[in-house]
Amino acid sequence: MSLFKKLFTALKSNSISQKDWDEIRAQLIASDLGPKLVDQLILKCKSLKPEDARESITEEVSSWLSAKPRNILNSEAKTRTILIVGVNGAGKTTSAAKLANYLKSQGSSVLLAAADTFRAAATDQIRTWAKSIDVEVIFGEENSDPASVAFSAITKAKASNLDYLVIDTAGRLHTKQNLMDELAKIVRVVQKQSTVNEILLVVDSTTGQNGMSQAATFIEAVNISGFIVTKLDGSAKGGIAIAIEKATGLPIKFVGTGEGIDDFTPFDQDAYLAGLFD
Ligand SMILES: Nc1nc2c(ncn2[C@@H]2O[C@H](COP(=O)(O)OP(=O)(O)O)[C@@H](O)[C@H]2O)c(=O)[nH]1
Ligand SMILES: [Mg+2]
Repeated sequence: MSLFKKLFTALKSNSISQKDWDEIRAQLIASDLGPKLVDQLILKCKSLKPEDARESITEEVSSWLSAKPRNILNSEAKTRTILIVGVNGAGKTTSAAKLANYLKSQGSSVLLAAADTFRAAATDQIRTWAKSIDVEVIFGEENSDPASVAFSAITKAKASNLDYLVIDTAGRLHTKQNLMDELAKIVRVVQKQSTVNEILLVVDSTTGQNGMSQAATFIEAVNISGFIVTKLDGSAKGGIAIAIEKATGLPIKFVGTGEGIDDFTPFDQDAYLAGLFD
């Protein structure tokens, strides 16, 4: 990511010109850190001794990140249910498949649910993924009630004593209220039988500050527990990760770094912080 490379290199030299500061500011703004955090950071940097820079910046940025756990939350229920939500095109279906694959690779048993019944193509997409990773998927007819797919899926997951149920959802319905009501209904249906351990909001890192306002909408409607940030491959937009955690206090749990099934990892806070400078 090297977000702070320019800043860090400049701080090591003894004099930083106004032009240097302008360039540093432009780079940080371009990373989608957000103007407020950029100015806060630059103000702090101006008072730093070069030898303290890395540690101080790391400390400051750490304090902006969420202190909440980044692992998947546990509960009494044997089957841990994870709901994947977000706007159209953010990467929900891809991330649901990647997450299922990741959990399976950790030795867990997983069931997928295709609760985006709004478009037939969405069901086809997740079925194709499921087949390639050899994970079973519960799906319904086009335009059937997504909550009924969720109902069948949690029933099946419980009966088979599975470790995880990952539910993919629609990103667009006739209205936003419609979508939010539908998500709430899926949550209720699962909760009648079990627990919803996580509601992960998928945020496309390339949508920048727009991703932030999407986050606010979803957080208002359902109990978001964390984020999956997608499309961090080849992007200079890594600042969005910091901005989104600072704004919401919620943790990024996973990141997507490509279109392939393995382009997906748990968010590693220490590696992320170290990567900002290198
Ligand atoms: N480069 C890249 N593309 C991604 C990533 N995650 C998803 N995509 C692509 O984004 C597009 C939309 O993904 P999809 O999962 O269908 O989004 P959904 O509408 O939220 O379900 C697809 O072309 C995916 O291949 C990622 O981490 N990196
Ligand atoms: Mg989808």
